[in-house]
Amino acid sequence: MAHFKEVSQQSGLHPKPAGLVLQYGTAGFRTNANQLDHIMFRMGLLATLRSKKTKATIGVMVTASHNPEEDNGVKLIDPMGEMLTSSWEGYGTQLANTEQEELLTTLKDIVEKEAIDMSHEANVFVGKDTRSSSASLSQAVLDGIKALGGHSKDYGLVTTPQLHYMVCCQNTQGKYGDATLEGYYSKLSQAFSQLAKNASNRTDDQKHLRVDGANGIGAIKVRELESHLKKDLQLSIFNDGSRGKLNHQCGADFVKVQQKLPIGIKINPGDRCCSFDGDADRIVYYYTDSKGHFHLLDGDKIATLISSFLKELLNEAGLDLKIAVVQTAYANGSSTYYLENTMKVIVRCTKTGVKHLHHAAQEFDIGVYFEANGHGTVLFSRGAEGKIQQLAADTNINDERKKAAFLLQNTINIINQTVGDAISDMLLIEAILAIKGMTVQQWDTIYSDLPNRQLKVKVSDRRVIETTDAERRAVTPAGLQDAIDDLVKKYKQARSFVRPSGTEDVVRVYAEADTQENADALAHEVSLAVYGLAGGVGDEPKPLQ
Ligand code: 16G
Ligand code: MG
Repeated sequence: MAHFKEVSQQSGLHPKPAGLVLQYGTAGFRTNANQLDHIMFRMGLLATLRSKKTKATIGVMVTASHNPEEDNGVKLIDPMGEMLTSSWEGYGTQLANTEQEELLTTLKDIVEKEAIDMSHEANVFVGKDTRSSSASLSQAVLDGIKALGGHSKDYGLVTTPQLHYMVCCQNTQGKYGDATLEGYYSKLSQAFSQLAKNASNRTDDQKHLRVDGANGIGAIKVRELESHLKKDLQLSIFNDGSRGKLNHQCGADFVKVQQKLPIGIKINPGDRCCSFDGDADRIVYYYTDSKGHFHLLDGDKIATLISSFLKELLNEAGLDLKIAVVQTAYANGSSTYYLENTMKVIVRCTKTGVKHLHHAAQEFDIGVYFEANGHGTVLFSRGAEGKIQQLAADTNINDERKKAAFLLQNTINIINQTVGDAISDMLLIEAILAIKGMTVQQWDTIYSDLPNRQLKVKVSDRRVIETTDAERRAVTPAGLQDAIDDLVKKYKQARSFVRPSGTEDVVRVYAEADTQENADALAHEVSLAVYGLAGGVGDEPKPLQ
């Protein structure tokens, strides 16, 4: 096969450092950028095979999200804009780790196993974030695609969710939208301005939002969006990449983990702010009060705001659709309690990682999913969309139902259903707050978060910890779960779990309790149990100050 010869020649230009082993993890490959050139070339090959197999366009995004600037990474996007199916992640790992001389054999094995018709055309969309390493690494992806005879379209600088969107648009022949940035901005901004028409008498202050762009791609793209928004929303963009370093003391991950303001943002008490992460697929909101205290509105608060808005609209529209909220074990206990007992919506808990939440959300008419860290979106089943469109087109219904149907229709259009999208989520949240005439403080008081703490413990092999029940209970090592259960019993409103990280070589510990002191103490005690029972290395965990 001519193409295999080409691969053989070209792969020599992207050699694999002998012995280097990397894994296609929760969100693709992610590590120091200087170890990734061969991975990129090979992911270009894999995407081409995946495209031939699915007979559809596949996406490849070069980014390391919220990781430091020195890192980079790559993830593949499947035909409907969702993450690469898990059955192919193994091929990613195989291709990444096969030594140079075995590359063709590994490639041919995949072709054979998947019965891929190599004569079929392949189409791959490629995007990258603003890291200095992204340009040459995305070129390596393009080289891989070309070597296997695939066609590529290089979108250049885009957010991760924008590339997911393009792939979905392409494979739905434009039904989801135009596969261009212009198409993306106009679909979202038109939906926003339709929704904003239903907000009454907003002052300039209420229309004003401060955005921390994490010095990344999100800052550039939200500025491009701005010109489409007219006067409906006024943005002040901080950490726009003109000076500071990517994700350094800023961005959604920093704000969520540190529970404090990002560097370089100027705010007055009560001002509404949000932060994106480095590839703009996460968003968190926050404000400071008159005493200068910081208040975070994370993915759980966002899910609550969105799902209560949707539930009200469904009631007003008289539509009987099943709505559910999907969370992970990290969801604050107060949010779960509020959703189940006050709002009375179905709540599901899945393992950490977007693909798990996404799949669970697909089981409902309307599935709202958010990780506490701010990654999330809303999925509407085809049936639900159909019923909403039908109602919106019905001329024989009263004004209240008509208005609710119109709002639901535009809500569908403002949402990027392929994956969590900071820009799209931001527009939806802004529209909901505007329609409800709600301040960020009023949104914050829907429920109060239980104090919580997250810690990391280093162990010699984090795989000794196996979990069950959506990561809420540890099955191994023996005795660990019993120890956690005993510790939790000592505190009020307490909950704790441990899980091996999918992105870092650590075990993560989460604890919540009635007070911050108790949450801190419980997290520390559980860390000690992990250290003692799961092969802790280095110094024993110290109590928090
Ligand atoms: C990845 C996941 C994110 C998850 C995080 C957990 C995607 C696109 N991203 O960033 O959803 O919250 O990993 O990291 O799936 P951890 O396993 O290190 O705690
Ligand atoms: Mg991200």
